[in-house]
Amino acid sequence: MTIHQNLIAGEWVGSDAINNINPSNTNDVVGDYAQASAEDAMAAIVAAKAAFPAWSRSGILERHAILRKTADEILARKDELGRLLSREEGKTLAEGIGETVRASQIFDFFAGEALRLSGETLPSVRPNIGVEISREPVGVVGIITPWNFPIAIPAWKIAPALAYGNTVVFKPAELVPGCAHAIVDILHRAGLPKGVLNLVMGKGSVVGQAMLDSPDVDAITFTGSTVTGKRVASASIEHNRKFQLEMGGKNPFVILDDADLDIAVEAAVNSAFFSTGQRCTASSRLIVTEGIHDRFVAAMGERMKHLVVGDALKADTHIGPVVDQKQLDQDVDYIAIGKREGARLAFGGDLARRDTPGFYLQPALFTEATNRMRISREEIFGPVAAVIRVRDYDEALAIANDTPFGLSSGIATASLKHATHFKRHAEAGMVMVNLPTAGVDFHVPFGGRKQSSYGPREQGKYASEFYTVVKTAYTFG
Ligand code: UN1
Repeated sequence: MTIHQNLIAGEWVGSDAINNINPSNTNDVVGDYAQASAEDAMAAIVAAKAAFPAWSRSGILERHAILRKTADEILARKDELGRLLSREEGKTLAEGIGETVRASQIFDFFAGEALRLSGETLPSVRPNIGVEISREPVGVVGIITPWNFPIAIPAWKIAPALAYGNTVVFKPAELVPGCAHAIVDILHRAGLPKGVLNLVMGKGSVVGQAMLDSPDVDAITFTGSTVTGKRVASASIEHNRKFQLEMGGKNPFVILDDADLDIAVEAAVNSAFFSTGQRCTASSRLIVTEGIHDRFVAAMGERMKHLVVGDALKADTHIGPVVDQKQLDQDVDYIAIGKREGARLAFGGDLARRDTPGFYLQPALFTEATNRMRISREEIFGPVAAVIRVRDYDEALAIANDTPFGLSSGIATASLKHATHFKRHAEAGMVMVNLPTAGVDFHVPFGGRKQSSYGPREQGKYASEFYTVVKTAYTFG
């Protein structure tokens, strides 16, 4: 099999490779992908640093054209890339293709942003002096991405980094090198000068660590686990480096007595189980007021009967496999923990067998859970959710906010009063009314509060806050 190599200083390099395995069928090898060493990572950083002066001063039309071309190619190849995504990550083909389209839209958006760079001019408080405020690129940006959005998250970090004139060292998650390699290949062929974008696939402990340790990485943007995020933070403080973290969630979805039951059930099923629950925006706490509780639980059970768990590439599959054995073990452990803690496993939660060996788990719904249980406090990152019964809206809001995390917070209600109050008082970066907690637009800010996030928002025009630094210039005369 040919080896998909790393891109360092404009050259495809690397011979030491690992298999990329399909979680729907562990006999299926998606491809062989090179593993970068610490030296490779260092070479990539040197290349990115060398490429920075010219790229940071490159014309905005050149950046626009490269990002546009990338958006067009991704869109033209959406079926093929979406299939690759689903094959290596395990989300359904519809989700894989949808995410690929989203990646194209993100490149398209930031192609436009490159043309919309702007600043401010204003008078000084002193006579005959003018002040200009401009945004400049930060330098070498290290990009570390998770496995659960193999193309969208790389896109929403790489596109703004390049649009605003930074150079990049990109380390994708080990489980999903395929999409990462594909978009770097597209950007490279779209005409990026050598060294502007470097791909270093490999282990976090080797490649990621080399990036954290380098004084020449000026900024790091990271999406992944809270534990690794803290490591990125402390290593970055050491170097006085700019950093941005997107980490866990334990997102609440509140269902009030006056909710439209169909909307509530659809949004809850989507939030909790789509993409196999492997989204930091997923909801695993369904907080339900007592007047609708029993009807909601019954309707969820009915809806869950029709959820088909299976091979991600099969057309009738609703829920693909869990990403790997380690994640599956974690999900199964949490199901056992929930039972031990006294929650009632009302539906699902069994391992499922299919024609091919894969990590199949029937979505699990607990009832009679409390917000103190570990299944309500810790991020499981799988298709496991718990219903917490509450008296009224006030208790629902208090429980929704009683969590160390603060990414996304949802409510199903027909009441304008409660929806308005919830939007104001939910302690989260994103609030969803009569919508799933997951599934966000690409042109507006994304990010959370409390332990979920650190630093400026991602996506939309707010991305410039991370990928640029502000300069204030004074001129006399
Ligand atoms: C979405 O819900 O559409 O890792 C995006 C995650 C998030 C992305 C969620 N960073 O799940």
